[in-house]
Amino acid sequence: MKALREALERKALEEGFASMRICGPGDIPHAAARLKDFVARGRHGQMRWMEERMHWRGDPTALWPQARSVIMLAENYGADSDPTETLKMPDRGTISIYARNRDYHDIVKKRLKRVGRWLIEQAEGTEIKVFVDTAPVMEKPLGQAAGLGWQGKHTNLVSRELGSWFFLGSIFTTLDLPRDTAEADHCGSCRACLDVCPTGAFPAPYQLDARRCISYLTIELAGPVDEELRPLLGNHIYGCDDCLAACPWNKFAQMAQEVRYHARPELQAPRLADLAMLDDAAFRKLFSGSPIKRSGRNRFVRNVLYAIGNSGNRALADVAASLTDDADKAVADAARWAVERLRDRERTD
Ligand code: B12
Ligand code: SF4
Ligand code: SF4
Repeated sequence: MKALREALERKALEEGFASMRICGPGDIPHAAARLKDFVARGRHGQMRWMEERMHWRGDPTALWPQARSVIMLAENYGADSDPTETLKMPDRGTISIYARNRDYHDIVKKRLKRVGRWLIEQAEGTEIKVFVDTAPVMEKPLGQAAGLGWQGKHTNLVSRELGSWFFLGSIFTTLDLPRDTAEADHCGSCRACLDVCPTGAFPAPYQLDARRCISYLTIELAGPVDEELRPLLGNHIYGCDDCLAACPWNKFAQMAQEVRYHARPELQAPRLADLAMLDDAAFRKLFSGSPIKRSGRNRFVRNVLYAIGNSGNRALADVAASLTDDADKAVADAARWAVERLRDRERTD
């Protein structure tokens, strides 16, 4: 089994994964109670799918009782530029690093399947299931149990080799493979990620209230964002990297080898004025193959309008004004809010 494990790791790296570690399906005993607490406090907001199949999500042994090992894989998407660069450009939008090119779900899933197929060829009778992001699997605690990294105070996995910029995927298998050691916490007294969060989304270190997180507000939340939170969004229009980018462990981060994660030039610092004018067809064309396509034109333009409201740039008031009668209620509301906010600014100048 040791030789197979080594060959498996070589295969995973050859396929493009940055790192591979293995744990057992019973290695995250605290996860279920913490998930339950998160949901009981309502911290998942509108993500109702987190309430469903909780017994599977919290406990991999319940998800697939035949599984003997969980192979955890890290996919590096390290940025080719400073992720916070555009935050100081009020007439531009900031798109999270992971969403500036192709959708990682497709890329990682294919890689996982290739590695999984290889494993089946090596050990006849082996069964596998591959997961990335959308299944009821708690990938971060599993990643820590396997030793890929530790859950930092911002709750994401941090690695001493990769910093914060990596996705997670898993291969569950009926094979009993040698296990790795869990990674220890290396946050120490640092609290950079907690202090940088624009919306105060961390009720305590290692805990996130998704309802205040910009990533949730810009990607997951349907309908209008609370007025109190809108000014705090700044020019984030899809996701947020602020807590990840603040982490000192990123000095070890490397640029992604996978060119499909490198930012498309037109998404590096896109003009809010152009994005606000996207209709459904133009939105689909611009974001074909991108994770942004999932959120749809209305939610995206809603975010762009909040950013316009926050821009302090009166020249953008006309752009917002042209959308105050938009067929989508949240877009029309965001447009009116933006016009109002830019006018208020004019009055106080
Ligand atoms: C729901 C979800 C979100 C939600 C909620 C995030 C959250 N922290 O729960 C929202 C939409 C906000 C979100 C945002 C982002 N996400 Co997300 N998300 C998920 C998803 C689907 C489930 C996460 C989950 O189970 N949450 C429930 C909570 C309860 O679990 P938890 O965060 O692990 O909670 C732990 C801590 O709270 C801790 N804890 C609780 N109390 C205590 C007390 C003490 C003392 C201690 C020590 C610990 C502790 O224990 C819990 C269990 O381990 C995963 C994919 C997956 N299937 O796992 C991706 C995932 C976590 N997301 C990912 C990414 C990249 C992001 C973003 C960076 C995207 C972006 N740029 O906008 C942001 C980061 C925001 C942040 N700081 O977390 C990656 C993270 C990769 C990594 N290196 O860790 C994942 C793994 C997707 C993937 N396949 O790569 N996400
Ligand atoms: S992603 Fe942004 S809003 Fe969410 S917790 Fe991190 S810094 Fe705060
Ligand atoms: S910024 Fe500091 S506290 Fe936050 S995850 Fe990184 S090391 Fe931990």
